Amino acid sequence: MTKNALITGITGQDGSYLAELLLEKGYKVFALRRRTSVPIMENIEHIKNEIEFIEGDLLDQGSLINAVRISNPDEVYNLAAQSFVGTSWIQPVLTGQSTGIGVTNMLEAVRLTKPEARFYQASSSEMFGKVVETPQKETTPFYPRSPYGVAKVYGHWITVNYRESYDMFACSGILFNHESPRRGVEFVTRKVTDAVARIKLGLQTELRMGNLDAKRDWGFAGDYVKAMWLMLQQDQPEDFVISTGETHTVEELVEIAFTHAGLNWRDYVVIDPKFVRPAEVDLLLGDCTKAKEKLGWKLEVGFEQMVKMMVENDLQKIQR
Ligand code: NAP
Ligand code: G4F
Repeated sequence: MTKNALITGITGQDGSYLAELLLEKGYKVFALRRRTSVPIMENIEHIKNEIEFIEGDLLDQGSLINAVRISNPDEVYNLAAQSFVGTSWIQPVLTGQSTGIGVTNMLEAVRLTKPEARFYQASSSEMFGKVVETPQKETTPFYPRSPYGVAKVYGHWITVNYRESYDMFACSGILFNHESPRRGVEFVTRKVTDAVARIKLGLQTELRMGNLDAKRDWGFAGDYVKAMWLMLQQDQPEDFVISTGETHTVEELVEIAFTHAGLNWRDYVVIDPKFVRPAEVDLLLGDCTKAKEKLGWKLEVGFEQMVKMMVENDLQKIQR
């Protein structure tokens, strides 16, 4: 029988890859989309006719209940959030409302309307923040370092709480950074690959950056959405860390991207205090042994391969 899925955050990076995956698997895909003055469709242009869109916003409880009623979902993937860490210091209240309370709004909509639906919450390695152990795994305590991280900790625990209070099938996926050609241009990977392409094509002369020493565990988004789906196919709802098990500095990212385009990064990168954060997450490195063993999840695209893919994509896109 055809399964119904409801995705929030469809226009973002992960929403687009997850929708592709679910359509391939034969799901009927419904998506919550908020009203914008012009449609944001870049990531889903190629599949938009296969998706049923429902207007709504994580901040509007009634619209979420309506979305669950219309979609009658077997699975709900809550990917919507104010997801840019930098912006969370500029709009801390909005970030708390959408990235934190928005999770409760979505859980309540499911509990009241279709409590047997399986629920995925997009939690984040940002919750580990100023890490208290390395590598970070499911049992590592949280120490968030940004309003975004704090909101995600709330979203994580409210998901666990609904599982324990109402016996709902609710899982929290603690995903480390994952990137792709569909990443927003303010995130560091895409900011770098977009700039490399522009510099190579003579459209930009320098790249202004913040902290090059920060270390991240970067994977490919296309691999990570498979883990989201796998979590909802298990017999029991549980939380899982998803990561590559490798960490790289921002400087390594910059070097790989510029070198791939035949450029020396030191000729173009300028450190600008504007991009240095009030509180930094210095090191993220995940241990996803549990996901490998219980979900059978595996990584297909490595860090260097992904960075090169993103540079190639930006070169082609800008040339077009
Ligand atoms: P993204 O590209 O920034 O997409 C965010 C999505 O949320 C967009 O579709 C956006 O819609 C939507 N949205 C924002 N506020 C909303 C609201 N109030 N109501 C309804 N929709 C709203 O994020 P992503 O990289 O795909 O990440 C997906 C989720 O995973 C997020 O929750 C993020 O925090 C989390 N996460 C991401 C990573 C990562 O490395 N990518 C790692 C861990 C966790 P508009 O297009 O209308 O703005
Ligand atoms: O790419 P970023 O903005 O990602 P960040 O802060 O790690 O958050 C991303 O991953 C989280 C998972 O851990 C997600 F939950 C979250 O939604 C988001 O997807 O920054 C990565 C690193 C930071 O240490 C930042 O300080 O790059 C450093 N950086 C240095 N210069 C910069 C820049 N980041 C940005 N965005 N822009 C810069 O110029």
